[in-house]
Amino acid sequence: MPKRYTVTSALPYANGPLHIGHIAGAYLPADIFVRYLRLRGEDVVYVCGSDEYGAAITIKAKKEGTTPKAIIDKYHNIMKSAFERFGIAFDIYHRTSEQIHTETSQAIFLRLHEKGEFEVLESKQYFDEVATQFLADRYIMGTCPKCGNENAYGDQCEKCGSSLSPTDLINPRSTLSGSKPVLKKTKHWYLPMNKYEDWLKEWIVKEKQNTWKTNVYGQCKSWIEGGLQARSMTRDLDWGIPVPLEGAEGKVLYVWLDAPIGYISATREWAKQNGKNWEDYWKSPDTELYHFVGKDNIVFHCIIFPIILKAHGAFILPTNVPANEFLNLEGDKLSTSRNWAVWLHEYLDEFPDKQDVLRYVLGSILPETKDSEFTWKDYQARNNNELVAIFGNFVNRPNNLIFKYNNGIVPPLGELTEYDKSVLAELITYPDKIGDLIKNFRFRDALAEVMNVARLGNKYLADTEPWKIKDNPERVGTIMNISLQIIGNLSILSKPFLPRTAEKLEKMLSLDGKASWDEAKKADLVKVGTTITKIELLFEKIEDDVIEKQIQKLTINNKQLPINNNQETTISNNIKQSQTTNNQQQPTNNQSVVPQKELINYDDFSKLDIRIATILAAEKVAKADKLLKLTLDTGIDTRIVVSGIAEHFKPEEIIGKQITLLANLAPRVIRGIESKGMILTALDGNGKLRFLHPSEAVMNGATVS
Ligand code: B3M
Ligand code: ZN
Repeated sequence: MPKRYTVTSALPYANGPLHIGHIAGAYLPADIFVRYLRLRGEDVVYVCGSDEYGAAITIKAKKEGTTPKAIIDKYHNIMKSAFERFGIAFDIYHRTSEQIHTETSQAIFLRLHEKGEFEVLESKQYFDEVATQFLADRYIMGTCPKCGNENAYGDQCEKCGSSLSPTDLINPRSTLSGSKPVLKKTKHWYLPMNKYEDWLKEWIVKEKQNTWKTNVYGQCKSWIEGGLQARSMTRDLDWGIPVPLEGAEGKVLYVWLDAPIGYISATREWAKQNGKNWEDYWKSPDTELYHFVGKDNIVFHCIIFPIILKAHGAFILPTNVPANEFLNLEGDKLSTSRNWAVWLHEYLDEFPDKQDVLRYVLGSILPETKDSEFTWKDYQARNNNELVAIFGNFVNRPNNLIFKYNNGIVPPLGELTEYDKSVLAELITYPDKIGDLIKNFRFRDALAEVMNVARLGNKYLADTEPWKIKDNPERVGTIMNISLQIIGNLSILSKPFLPRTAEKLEKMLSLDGKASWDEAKKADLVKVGTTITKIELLFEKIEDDVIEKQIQKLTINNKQLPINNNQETTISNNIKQSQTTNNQQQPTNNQSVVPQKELINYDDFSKLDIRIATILAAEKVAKADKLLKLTLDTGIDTRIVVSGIAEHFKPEEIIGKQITLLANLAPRVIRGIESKGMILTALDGNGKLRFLHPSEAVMNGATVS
């Protein structure tokens, strides 16, 4: 009997699109895991969906001047289609606004209520008198009592990961009106988590020590040992699942109560559509439950939701919660509000056939044990040096040779040399090795081993050099056959990681794609006499300009926000100043302003070619304190300008900035470097240099006149 598996990925809030940080946290690892289990022939359901309730949604709706319903529809569709295009193989991508989810959540709430699992308490909660509303969770911000972060939410501090209650916050403020909230009486249903401490000590602290990841186990242990408090499972909000009890009008279920129940309602919907019994996947002791999440969701999946499942009594508990740490981008935290992100849907629009490249790069840098970093240069290097140079190169060679030597038909094995035997012996070790790594959530290492299979193939060809063998067709045939077996095995082993690539390999080898994981141990996977087809392009080199465009896009996106903010401050400062002076804000000026130069006519001016360019790279010129060597994208070319600004700007701070360039200044050689043009700067009264930026980002090469 195959085991049954229920696998979930965190339900993303339907309040914004997905970025690569989400993918590396909770989706790609789960997808690899699930694809592997399916290849092993296991009975698995993989569920996810949009998380559509909670203050995250209503706050976004308010920001965009629309309704919560419009917000969830918009982002649900964007996310659903991005997941599909990227190839996350959910069995169902559901949504928590569906009726079946309301029913499921209310039924679970009622059962807990009937079992007497809640404490109904009247307490004082923060209320915004300006907005006339109770302030739950994200409607309230303040200073985190644990780490001092001034922008902690009422339910959680995103900086240190602590889960909080609004009354824990120091200096609370309403995110609705900015006012200082007052305490007002209200009634809520609390889950007395403290009652479960002993059980959690047994179930997690004792039993999970060796199987849960250290980052997850450590967080849980310190939580449990720090003592748990009752937590309210209802909220005074008008967006959510109504509390199904009399006397609870105007109250809804806490979003962190209903959201994980979303996994169950998604499974119910999937089972209904596919003639299955959902209870097999949630109530049978033969089923293993896995929650893939990011580190900020650990407490909800390891402590709060299991308490609910346990209190309910009928459900299984998670076998494991393999949470990942965070992914950073180009040296900085990913941030939606600063637009510092690589958005999945935009990536797929711009690179419609490079899903597997992103899967490979993210798979290689997953933040499994600590935060990790995505950079576009690394993306390019992994594509060019690994996917193209190792994987693609290996597959292409036998594919070409088989047509040259044997009309595309798989030749038989002749006599095997010791070396052939050792290669085949090594080959059959990979399925277990990779499988074990996947089962232990070590996806990076597993992917590296897949690449080692391609390396093995490359080395085999380089060592045996079939192209040099004359007059021994049998030997050439043997080498071809073995090489094709390696590709065959690779078509199975790469499938969880690079599904589209694996499919191309299957097509090339006329495999039906139904082979199970263990068949990758076979030395005759590709049958003698099979006709091979020409492989479609697997991977192609990614050039510098493609990467530079992405880096530039990131910095331009990111810059637009601070510029807008500056404009706001400038306007309000101007209003304040206009009562006393007509001047705009001016820095203090210690020196007199330089007098105007002699008059010129328009023809003189029109000879100047002034343009906007972006600084792609900046470095100090050796042995010259004042000089920076800048690489610029001018829209017409990429060029070097040496500029005497090193005392005013740090190279790393100006990369990505747009500047104004005098482009047609005759080139000069400065310290052995040819400099083509001059950066225009403003010198203020304190001797400080400033760049001249366009007020909003423009295309490189835009002319200034
Ligand atoms: N929507 C939080 C998040 O996106 C939340 C996850 C729910 S999983 C049940 O980080
Ligand atoms: Zn904190």
